Amino acid sequence: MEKIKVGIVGTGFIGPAHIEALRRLPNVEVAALCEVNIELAKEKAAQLGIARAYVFDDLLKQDDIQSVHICTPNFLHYSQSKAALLAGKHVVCEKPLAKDLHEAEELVALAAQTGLVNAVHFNLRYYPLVRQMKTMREKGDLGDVYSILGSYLQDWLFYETDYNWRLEPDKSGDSRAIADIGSHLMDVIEYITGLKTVEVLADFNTIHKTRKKPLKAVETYSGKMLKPEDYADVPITTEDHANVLLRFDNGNRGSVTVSQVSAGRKNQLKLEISGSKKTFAFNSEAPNELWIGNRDGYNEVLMRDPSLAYPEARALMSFPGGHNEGFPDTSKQMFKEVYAAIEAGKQPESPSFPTFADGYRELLICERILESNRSQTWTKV
Ligand code: SOE
Repeated sequence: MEKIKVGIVGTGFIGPAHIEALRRLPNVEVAALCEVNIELAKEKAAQLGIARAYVFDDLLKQDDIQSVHICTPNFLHYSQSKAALLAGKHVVCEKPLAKDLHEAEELVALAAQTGLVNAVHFNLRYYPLVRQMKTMREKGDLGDVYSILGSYLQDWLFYETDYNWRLEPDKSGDSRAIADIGSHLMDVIEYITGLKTVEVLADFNTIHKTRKKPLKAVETYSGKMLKPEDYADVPITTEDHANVLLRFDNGNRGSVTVSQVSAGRKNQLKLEISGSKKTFAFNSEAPNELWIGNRDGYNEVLMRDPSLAYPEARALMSFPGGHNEGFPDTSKQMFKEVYAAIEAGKQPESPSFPTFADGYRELLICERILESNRSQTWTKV
C-alpha cells in the first residue's frame, strides 16, 4: 500500500503532537516538515526523525506531499491554509482557523471550490466518552437538554513571568483564553448536544495587566534561572479569565468559565450537561470515566470500555477498558477519520470530523463573546 505523504508546518507544542498521532496510522507517512528558516527546519527534522526539511514555499512545491498540517501561531493559519489549498494539498489546520470571520469565510469557500479535504483540529471531540455522550443524546438517553455548565482551566500562564506568543494580539488575536481554550469548550458543547448557541453575555478579566517578557530566548523550563534584568514589562490586553452566560436554540441556558491562571489546573475541561432524563459529567483530566446522574436510581460511572459503549464511541477506542487512553489518542482518532477521506481523495458530503465550516462557526461564537464583553450586553450569535 502506498502511504499518504504528509508535511508538517510548525514544530512548537502541537506540531510534534500531530506527528506522533500521524505515526500511529497505518496509511500515513510523515515525510517532511517546515520551519521559518531552513537551519531550524533541518534541526527539528533531525530531532523528530523526519527525512525532509523545507521552508514553507518549498514544502508546497513537493508534488508527492498530499496533505499539510498547519501547526503555526494563529496569525499564520489563514495565509498558510490558503496557499496549501491553492497548491492542491489537503489541509488539517489548528484552531482558530483564521484571525477573523472574513478570512475564515474565504477559506471555507476556497476549500469547497477545490473539493480538497479540510479539517480543523478540534481533537477534544475525539475522547471516546465525548462521542458516547453525543450518541446517547442522539438516541434519546439524555432527553431534552435543560442546562449546560462548562469550564476549561489551565495554569501555564499563572505567574506574571509566564510568557508566550499567545499573549501578543498580533500573533494570537484579540482574545486569548476564550480563543485558545473557550473555543474547544464551545465546539464540544454544540457537538455533544446538537444545540446552537444563539446569544452570549460575557465578562472578561485580565489578572496580570502587565507581564514580564524575557528579553532572551528561553529554553523550556530554564525560565526559573532568569534574573529581574532579563525581563521587560509589557502591558497585556487579552483575558486571563472569562465567564460567559449562554442561551441555546431550544430556549434553555448554560454558562462557561475559562481561565489560564488557575493554579493546579493543568489542562482541565469539565462539562455537566443536564437533560430531562439524566445528567452527564465529564472531566478531560479523567477522560476514561463518565458520570451519569439519575433522579430515581443509583448514579452510575461508565468506564471507557469497548464492550460497554455504543458502536459510534467504540470506533474511537483502540484499547480495552482499564488500559487508559487520553489526550494523544484524541488526535490519532481524529486523523484516522480525516485520512480515510484523504485516501478517498475528497471532502465527504457529511464529514464525521470537524471541518473549516466548524472552524468558522467557532470563530463566529468567539467573536460574539468578545463583542459582548466590550459592550457588556447580551449579543446574538
Ligand atoms: C494551550 O493553551 C493549549 O495548547 C491549546 O492551544 C490547546 O488547544 C489545548 O489542547 C491545550 O492547551
